[in-house]
Amino acid sequence: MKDSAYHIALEDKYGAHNYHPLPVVLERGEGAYVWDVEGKRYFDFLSAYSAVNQGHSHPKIVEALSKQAQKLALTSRAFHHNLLGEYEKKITELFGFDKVLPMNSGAEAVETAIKIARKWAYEVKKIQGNEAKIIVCENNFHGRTTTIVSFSTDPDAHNNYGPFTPGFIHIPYNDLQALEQVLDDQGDQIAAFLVEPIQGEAGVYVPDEGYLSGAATLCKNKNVLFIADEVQTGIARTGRMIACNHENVQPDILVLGKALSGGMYPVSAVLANDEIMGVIRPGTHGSTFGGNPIACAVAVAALDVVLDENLSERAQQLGEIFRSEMRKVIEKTDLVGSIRGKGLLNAILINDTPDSSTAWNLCLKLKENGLLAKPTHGNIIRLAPPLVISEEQIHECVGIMERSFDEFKA
Ligand code: IF1
Repeated sequence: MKDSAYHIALEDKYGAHNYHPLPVVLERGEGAYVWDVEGKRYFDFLSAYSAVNQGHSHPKIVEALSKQAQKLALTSRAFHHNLLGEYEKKITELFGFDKVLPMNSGAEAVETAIKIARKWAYEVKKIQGNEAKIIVCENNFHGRTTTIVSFSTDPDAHNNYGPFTPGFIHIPYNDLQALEQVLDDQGDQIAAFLVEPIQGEAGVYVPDEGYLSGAATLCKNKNVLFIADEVQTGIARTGRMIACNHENVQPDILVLGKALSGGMYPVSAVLANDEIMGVIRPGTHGSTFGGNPIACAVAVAALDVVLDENLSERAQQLGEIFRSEMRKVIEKTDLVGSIRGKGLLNAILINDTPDSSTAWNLCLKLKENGLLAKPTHGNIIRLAPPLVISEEQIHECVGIMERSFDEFKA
């Protein structure tokens, strides 16, 4: 019998131990549900870190993937193919930019945004000496490449990966004064400010109202590019197409990934207007799979699902219901301190120290009761179901949380 233990043992023996997964082995997903190899059904409250906003194996996205795969999977960009231009037109019009540069993973898109910002700094802003700086926030998460972890403040992500890429200035998140100070002191040498509209890995840290618009204004005044990393917060997750929309902020560079494909295929994108994207000329950047036919077909279908099923509005409305219902439950337990989030990107703060195993053990209890979630940074549990979850299922999941809090013994 190839049960969960069988699969976990194989991974332990033959796979690098770069994750510590919850002890569950999944084999099927549909909508907000996943099933393990023993046939047990769970609500998925991680959505593959907000990549599966459209629900597991959405039929329209599966169809787009399988049809295109049987027709033309990969040409490379050495030649044109018939889907790229139409996809580029769709995504640039949808998000309001002149151009898009298609990539694959979120980290690749962030790296691409960093390269574009630096090239713009030298060729357009005329910063001298190959020393352009980029401002980043403490507790950031932007991916796992060497340059990106160079400016990570998370020791696990950063340590022993040196020598590190220079040129990054750290400021506290959600602190406009700190940003203004750096821009006043060094603005002439700064290419960009790279920021997550909500810090996901840091524990769904939602900044104060006005932070994003204030930061964008400060950057504009100093001719510094505002780069929004919406890999996790984008594509309807927080109740708008991108989280910047909550404050009517149009970033200079927009980075998308994850749910851009509905979790069906690695698809990421960097969007900008011509005066910025114009620094990219043939031979200055590329990727074997970037903008491939399957990626285009899948992304078009995934975006259509978001629009046709009003997933932004759903996330906004269901998120408000979820937080208000959860606050009633939290009031009745000492286990959980609070809930925070926007749309259907939320997290609960467990009343224990970050190095305690309480959050982990609570996730094991939630798993027992049919809901999968995972702690981020010790005592915070992210709660992010697919946006196709129904209101009735939201209420059912609040019930599972309440029951799990009651049954939980630390
Ligand atoms: C892991 C969480 C972490 C991201 C933002 C870029 C990327 C991510 C805002 C890179 C990826 C994933 C990666 C995964 C866990 C998860 C994650 F916040 F979503 F939970 F790590 F912080 N920008 N986030 O969130 O995209 O290259 O992965 O496609 O690495 O452990 P990617």
